[in-house]
Amino acid sequence: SKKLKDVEISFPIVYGTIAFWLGKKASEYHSHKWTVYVRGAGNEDLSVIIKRVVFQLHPSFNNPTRVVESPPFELSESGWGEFEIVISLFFHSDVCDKQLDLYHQLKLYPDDDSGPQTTKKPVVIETYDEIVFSEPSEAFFLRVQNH
Ligand code: SLL
Repeated sequence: SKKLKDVEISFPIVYGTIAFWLGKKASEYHSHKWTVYVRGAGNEDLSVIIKRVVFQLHPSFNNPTRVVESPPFELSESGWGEFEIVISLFFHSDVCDKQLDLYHQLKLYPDDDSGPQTTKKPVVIETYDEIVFSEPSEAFFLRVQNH
């Protein structure tokens, strides 16, 4: 559909991980439970723009390429080590043809100065970002206006 030349649509997002130590339930290869997520910064519904999120995990996981097709765009796992997660956003066809890759370092262990690890206090690392679509299609523009 028609492109709107002087228009920009901006979506504030947050992506990151929250990790809990399993304490007494920790085993050698499953010491932590963690969740990686991407969401609207004000909890806006990202399915307006996103059709699929692919989380690329470390090859030590079974089926390390994880696909999430509907919100919440998140994935929970358990493991023992920290690594970089690639979060690929795929947009609806009238939004953007290109995928957007985000890189996030999973953190399981708290910094030395934040006290001992407990099962109650998770380690949270979040990044705020803004996805900007310039010259949006008219169809996309009308869809977000009504949201
Ligand atoms: C390291 N760079 O060598 C890191 C890699 C990989 C962590 C950490 C797998 C869990 C499972 C898991 O936690 N991998 O087998 O289900 O320290």
